[in-house]
Amino acid sequence: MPSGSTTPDSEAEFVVVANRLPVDLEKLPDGTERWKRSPGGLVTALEPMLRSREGAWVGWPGLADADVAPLVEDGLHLYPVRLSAEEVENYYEGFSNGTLWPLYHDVVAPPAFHRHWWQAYVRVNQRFAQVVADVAAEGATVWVQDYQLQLMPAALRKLRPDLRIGFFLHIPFPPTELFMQLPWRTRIVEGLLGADLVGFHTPGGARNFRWLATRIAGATAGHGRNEVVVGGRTVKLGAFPISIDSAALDKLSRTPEVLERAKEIRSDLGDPERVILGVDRLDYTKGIDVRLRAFEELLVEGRVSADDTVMVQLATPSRERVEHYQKMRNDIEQSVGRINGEYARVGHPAVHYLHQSLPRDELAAFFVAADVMLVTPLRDGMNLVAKEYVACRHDEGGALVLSEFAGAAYELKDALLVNPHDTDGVKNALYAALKLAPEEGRRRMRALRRQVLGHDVDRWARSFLDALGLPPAGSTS
Ligand code: GDG
Repeated sequence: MPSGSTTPDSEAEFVVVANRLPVDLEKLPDGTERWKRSPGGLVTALEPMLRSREGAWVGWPGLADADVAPLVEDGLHLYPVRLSAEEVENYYEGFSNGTLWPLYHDVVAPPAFHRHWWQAYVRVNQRFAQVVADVAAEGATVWVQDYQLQLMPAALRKLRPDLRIGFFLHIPFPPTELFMQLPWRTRIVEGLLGADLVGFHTPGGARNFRWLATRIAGATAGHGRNEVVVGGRTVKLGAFPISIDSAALDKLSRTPEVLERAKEIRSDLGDPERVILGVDRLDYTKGIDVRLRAFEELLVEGRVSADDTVMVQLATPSRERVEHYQKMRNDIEQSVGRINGEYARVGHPAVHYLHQSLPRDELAAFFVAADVMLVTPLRDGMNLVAKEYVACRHDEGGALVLSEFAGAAYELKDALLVNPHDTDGVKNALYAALKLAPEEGRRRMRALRRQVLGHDVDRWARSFLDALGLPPAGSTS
């Protein structure tokens, strides 16, 4: 077992369950193992709550076949769930990322339906439920996260009817016609209905789910639009748009180090007049190809010149063993090569492309350095990058071009909203953003910042848990 950890000794009153633990187990070349913090937004959001309640986190440590005992790491009580290599392939890469991910993102890539993937998904969800059932105290609150664990609420309720169970979906819940393609559609809906509260980013997701619950899973309408009744139990449904730790990012972006680094980045880029930025996990839903095409066409048409305008695309490596991802990476890298082949000069690329994961403060410096942020997913549950860009623009500078198909578009109305399927529309919005009058830009950014700074991730978690009926820590009820 990796060093620096002790075993948690008590049952937990509050349990978070996610596919991954907030730390990754890493195997070093010398064969030893160590824990590495994964700096996800979810950890930031839930950490204070977990600490104040001595809560537990149940999840996979990120390595196949790793037998890891429960541990306390940096004050968090962690309960690892073991996955075999076969399960990583079938439950995680297969059913989660080869079936559900594309299906829930409007089938922008064709989902594959394989019975052995589904069987692994059922088995793993059951195992997660068993681990939670063993860990949770009598009457505890359990918060299940995301599409990898949709069968868990019902599985857990069967084992532990005393628990209060919430579920939150981080990706879009698809239109009902698309969901109906899934051979195991009823089982998924029944799985989710095991929760007391099912949360989505947008009201549309909740509506789609409600329709399915009543049509294919035997639920009946509840008192309000935001609930259904099944097996005599009321299941609440609702929209809870996730956010970021806005204040922390605002503060980080004001530090002398980040401001200095932002200047350095611009100078390294050749001090162009305009810097366009994209930041994404390298995923086919994110529409990286859409923005490359828009930029390329502006160059071809001569409306923009690579002499004074450059694009930077930061693409974090992701799901590299899943087939669609390999093809998409090739396509994107080919486009970058083609654009630079035509429009770069020696030492001055038109598109700077980094297939790397960068430290948080470096990312903040890129946000500060960018005049235009391009967020063009074909479909996205929320998209935190859009909010992070806004949080970093304390100078009220910069312009955000945002896809209407990102959950974030419901809140960030003062962005330049685009339909990512409309290349001319994206192109014109990008051009407008490059030419935006400073006063108009400041007006938009001020409004965006009011939204993002006023609705942070803490508020998100609080509102979900309030709806679930979890009293604040320290209260006696
Ligand atoms: C899912 C849903 C929903 C990216 N590159 C680097 C880096 N990042 C960080 C970003 C941001 C996060 O990763 C990505 O979050 P997104 O929301 O943009 O997208 P998904 O990963 O697809 O997340 C999404 C989200 O869940 C939450 O519910 O919004 O719709 O798909 O925080 O900053 N971070 C660092 N280096 C990088 O290179 N440090």
